Amino acid sequence: MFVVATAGHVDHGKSTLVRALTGMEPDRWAEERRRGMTIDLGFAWTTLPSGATVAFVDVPGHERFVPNMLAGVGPVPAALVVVAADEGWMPQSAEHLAALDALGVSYGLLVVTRADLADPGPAMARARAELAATSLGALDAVAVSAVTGAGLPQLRAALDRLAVRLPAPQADAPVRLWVDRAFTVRGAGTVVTGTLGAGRLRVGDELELAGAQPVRVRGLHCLGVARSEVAAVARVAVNLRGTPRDRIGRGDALLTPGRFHRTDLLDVRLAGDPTAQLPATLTLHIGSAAVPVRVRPLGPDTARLRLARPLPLLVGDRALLRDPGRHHVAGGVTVLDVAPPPLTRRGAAAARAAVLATVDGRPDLAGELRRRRLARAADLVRTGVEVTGRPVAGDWLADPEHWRGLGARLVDEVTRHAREHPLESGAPVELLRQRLDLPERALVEALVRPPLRLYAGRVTASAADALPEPVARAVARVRAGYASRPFRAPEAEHLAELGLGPREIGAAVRAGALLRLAENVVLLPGAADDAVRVLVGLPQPFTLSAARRALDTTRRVAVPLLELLDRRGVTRRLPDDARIVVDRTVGSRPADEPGDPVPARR
Ligand SMILES: Nc1nc2c(ncn2[C@@H]2O[C@H](COP(=O)(O)OP(=O)(O)OP(=O)(O)O)[C@@H](O)[C@H]2O)c(=O)[nH]1
Ligand SMILES: [Mg+2]
Repeated sequence: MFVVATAGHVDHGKSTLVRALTGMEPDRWAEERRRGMTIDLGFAWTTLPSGATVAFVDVPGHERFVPNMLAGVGPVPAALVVVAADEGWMPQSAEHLAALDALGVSYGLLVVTRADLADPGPAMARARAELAATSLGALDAVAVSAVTGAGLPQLRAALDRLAVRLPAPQADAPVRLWVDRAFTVRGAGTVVTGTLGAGRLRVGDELELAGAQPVRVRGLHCLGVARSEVAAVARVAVNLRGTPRDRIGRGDALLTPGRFHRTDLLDVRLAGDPTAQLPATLTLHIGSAAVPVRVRPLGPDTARLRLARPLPLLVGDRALLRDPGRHHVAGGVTVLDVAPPPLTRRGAAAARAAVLATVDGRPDLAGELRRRRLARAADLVRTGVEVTGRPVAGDWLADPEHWRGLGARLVDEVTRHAREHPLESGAPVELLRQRLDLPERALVEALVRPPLRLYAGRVTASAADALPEPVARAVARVRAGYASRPFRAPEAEHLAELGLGPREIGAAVRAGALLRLAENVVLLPGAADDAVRVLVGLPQPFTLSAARRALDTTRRVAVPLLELLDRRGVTRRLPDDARIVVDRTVGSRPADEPGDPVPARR
C-alpha cells in the first residue's frame, strides 16, 4: 500500500477526484456534505490497475482549515497537487505547496481538475512553473474531469508509476504513528488512526504515548479489515486497551518504547530566506502535531525552538513553521539537535551557532559524541542516532579524544592527591568522579589503566612503581623538589646528575609521573591545572612576566607552560602577546600534545 495526500485550493475538486477514483466518500461529516466543503481529513482507498493499493488522505482547501490540512500531509510523503482548470493557481494552491516544500515532500502528481470547464493548459503551465522551484520539482501531470471521466485512466496509470518510484518502506524501523483521528467504538473502546510510515504494529504490542505512558494494542484494522499485524506503509486503525478517549487525540503519537526522545527544546536549521525576520512565536507542524513555539535565532540559518509541549522528535526530522495569524508558511526546519545544551553563559549562543553550522541533520555517532563528549547509548538512540560503537563503561559512550583527555586528567588528579595526602593510599573513586565531573563512578574505574591501579575503592598513583628502580628514585627526588616551588623546573644539568636523561624522562612522562613542557623542562603532572588556579587570580589580561612572577618561575618554564595552556584552550593569547584565562574549569580540556601525560590506550 502507499498513501497520498491531496493538496490544493478550496473547491478545486480534490474530494470529487478522490470519490471518482475510489468510489468512497472522503467527506465524512454531514456538515461537510451539506456545505459541499471539506472541513477535516477524509480517508479513501482503491486498487490500481497494477494491483497496488493506494490510500488517500483528502485534505480541506479552505484557508480556515490549513491546520487540518497540515495534520493530513505531515505524516504522508507523497502528494496529489490539485489545481482547477477554470480557476488556476490560487492562494491555498500556493500555501499548500509552500507547506509540502517546507516538509521536503518530493513525490507526487500534478492533477488539473475540472478540465471539462476550461482549457487545462494555462493552469497546468502555471502549476508546473510553481512546482519547479520546490522539493516536488517536475511532476507527472494529468488533466482530468470527474464529470466526464476524461483523464481518470491516465491518472490511475500515473499513480501506478508513482507507486514504483516511492522509497521502500522501512518495516524494521521504530514506530512513530502520528494520530490523525481518535474515537470510541462501542464495545471496543478507544480507536486511533494514522499513516504508518515506518515499522510494524502487532496486536498485543506495547507502545508509548505522551508522557511515556505504556499502552497496549488490542486490535488492528487496515482499510477496514481486522489484522493481527500491519507493516508500513499503511493506513491503520489501532484499538487501544485501557486508554480513555480523552487521553489521546490528533497530534499525539504512538511510539516504539525507548526509541524517541520527547523534547520541548530543539535546535534547527531553517530553510528559506535567511534574511527574513521570523516572528518570535510561530506554530511548529510535524506529523499530525501543531505546537506553538518561541523562536530564538542563533546563526544565519539556525535557531533554537522552545515548544509549548514536548514532542517525540529525531535528528533529521523535517517540520514547518507557520504564522497562523498571517496564513503564512514561514519556512521548513530540519531538526539538528533534540537535546541541545542550555545557553546560559555569555557568548553561548554564538558558540552554539558555530557548532550548528557544522551539522546537517544527518544523525551521526562520531559527531554526536564529539559534541556531547559523553552520552548514554539509550539516549543517543532516542535522538535518532544508530549506536555502533563500544561503550567505555556500562552503556556510556565517549568521544575518543575526550576520553583520552579524561585519562590524562585522572592521572593528574591521582598524582596531586598523592602529593597533598602523602599518607593516604590513593584517591577515593568518588572524589575523582567529582573532580572529573563524571556522572558515574564506573566511568572513573574504566579510566584506570596502568600505571594507575584500582584497589578497594581508591585509585593509587603507582606511577613511580612502574618505573625501573633507579629512575623511580631519581623521579622521587625531583618531585620532592617541587614541594615548595611547584613551577621551578630543575635545570638540565641537575636532571643529568640525577641520571634522568631523555629516555628516563620519557618513561616518567609516559608513566604519568612527570609533565614535560619542553626538552629538559619537566614539572609535576598536576602543574598545568595548578598554574591555572594561580593565573585566574591575576588581573586579566596578564603579561608573560606577570605570569612568571605569580608562578614564581623563570621564562624557561613560563613560556612553554603558557603555550601548553593556550593549546588546551585554557588561556588565549591576545594580539599584544598578553593572555587571558578563558576556561576557568580547571582540567576540563583534553590533553593535546605529546608532552602531556597521555597514557597509552588499553
Ligand atoms: N464540472 C466539474 N465540476 C467538478 C469537477 N470536479 C469537482 N467539481 C465540482 O467542484 C466543486 C468542488 O469540488 P470538491 O471536490 O468539493 O472540491 P474540494 O477541492 O474537495 O474542496 P475543499 O475540500 O473544500 O477544498 C463541486 O461542486 C464539484 O462537483 C470536474 O471535474 N468537473
Ligand atoms: Mg474536499
